[in-house]
Amino acid sequence: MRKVGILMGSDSDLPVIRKSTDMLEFLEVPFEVHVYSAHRTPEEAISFAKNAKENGFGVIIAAAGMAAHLAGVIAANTTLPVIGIPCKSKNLDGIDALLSTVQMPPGIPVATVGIDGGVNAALLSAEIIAVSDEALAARLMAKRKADTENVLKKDAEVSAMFNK
Ligand code: RP5
Repeated sequence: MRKVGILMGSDSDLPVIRKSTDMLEFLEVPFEVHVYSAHRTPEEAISFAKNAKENGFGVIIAAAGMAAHLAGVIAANTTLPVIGIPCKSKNLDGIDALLSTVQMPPGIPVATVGIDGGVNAALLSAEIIAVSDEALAARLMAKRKADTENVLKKDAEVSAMFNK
């Protein structure tokens, strides 16, 4: 199975990345994690992107906050799908990173998830890998079913509280 590359602009983004790694571990999807910054270590970030396909990656998640250029720089240097996670920071609550990540020019796409959306980034990356992996597709389906059953259970509990 191809790996998911997980990049973050700073180790201060780790709490968001943990959500992704936890979900990928649950889904039994292999991954590799690095701190590469578009601004502080641009050469390492670009080198990772350029070599990612031949190094066995199938998709890359890039998380960054503030002027979040990491996902865009990675996408500019590979044709692997890139998923951007805008991370919340204290001054602008993540709106800065959201706009920096989502507003890519035509030709260099970044699939942007919500602010601090580590879970959805992991699920989306797994769905991309699952296009050519039926066993993983089945694990994703099983998770969807369990999530649905959980919501139906909550509906039954809330209905019992209010709908006499
Ligand atoms: C971004 O700047 C990082 O992704 C992080 O979210 C933010 C702040 O970085 P630190 O100052 O915490 O290293 O590049």
